[in-house]
Amino acid sequence: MSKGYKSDLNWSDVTPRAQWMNRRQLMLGAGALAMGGAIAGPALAKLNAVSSPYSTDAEPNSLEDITSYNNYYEFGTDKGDPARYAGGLTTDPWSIQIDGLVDSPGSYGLEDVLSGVTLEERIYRFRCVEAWSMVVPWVGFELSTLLAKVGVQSGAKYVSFETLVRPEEMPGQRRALIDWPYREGLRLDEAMHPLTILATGLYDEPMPNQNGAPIRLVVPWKYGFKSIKSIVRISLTAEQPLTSWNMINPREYGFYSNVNPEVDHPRWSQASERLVGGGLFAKRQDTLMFNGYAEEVAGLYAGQDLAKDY
Ligand SMILES: Nc1nc2c(c(=O)[nH]1)N[C@H]1C(S)=C(S)[C@@H](COP(=O)(O)O)O[C@H]1N2
Ligand SMILES: [Mo]
Repeated sequence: MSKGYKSDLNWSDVTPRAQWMNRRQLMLGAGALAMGGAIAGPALAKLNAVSSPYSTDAEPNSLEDITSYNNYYEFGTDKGDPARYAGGLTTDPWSIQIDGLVDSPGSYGLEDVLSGVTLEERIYRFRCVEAWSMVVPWVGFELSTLLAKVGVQSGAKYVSFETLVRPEEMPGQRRALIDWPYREGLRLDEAMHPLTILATGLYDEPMPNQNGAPIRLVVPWKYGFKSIKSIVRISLTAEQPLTSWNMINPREYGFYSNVNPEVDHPRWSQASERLVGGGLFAKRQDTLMFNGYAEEVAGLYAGQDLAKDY
């Protein structure tokens, strides 16, 4: 059963699914061979990944599209900067500080975060704030799994996230473009929703650095900037946390940032989006409420005015 974005759209300009399946089957075969030897470590993308019930039927974009057109301001503001510069980021060892209103606060190595976790392949339509969209076969696991492991205390209402600060390896951080670290946040019920994942890979690859290695958030019903990359801190809080784009421009970017074709960005319409991968002939399509996941998430916002809570 597939949920989320249904396949009644014209995805002819992205990688044919058959091609991707072949590649995956190949990799699974190769994986079996390699198991006894070289392949180890927490960054394993998907040798043990199972398909998620939340995967869409939509055709994923090519690895090339997904890894060459990125937003990751720690490496610069050009869409090509992350691919150009993120290779220099050291992602092993990696640890995440988990603190605030949790039973077991501490600094957790990525191995600890991933131990006992079943990786799932979740093919989500991913929509960025500047109105382009891609379909990405993420490999990850529900954020709620990790939150359950550390024990969320009853006063917690929000989850906040921070990205690494390391200007020596992140050239964009040598400028005060953002008040580093990059920050994001979710309401606790959003964070616990099964569509909200921590991703450690895509296709058969460990997470490429430009996409947020070694571990990043993916919240498919929100604009791309909520999906914070290269996470080093997760805090459970009683108060709504600060978020980077809201700090930069509160009129343009609210805390919720749900994909909503009815609420325009002050400087552009958000009613349609450009499909990445079409080159000169890139298609546009109408944007769907909650990026196509309304059935799953609309209930989280019952009674809220989404023009006000943007
Ligand atoms: N740390 C960090 N995370 C970030 C960003 C960033 O600049 N820094 N950009 C965001 C934005 S605006 C988008 S659209 C997505 C892009 O994710 P992708 O490159 O994997 O497509 O990452 C989000 N996460
Ligand atoms: Mo974005």
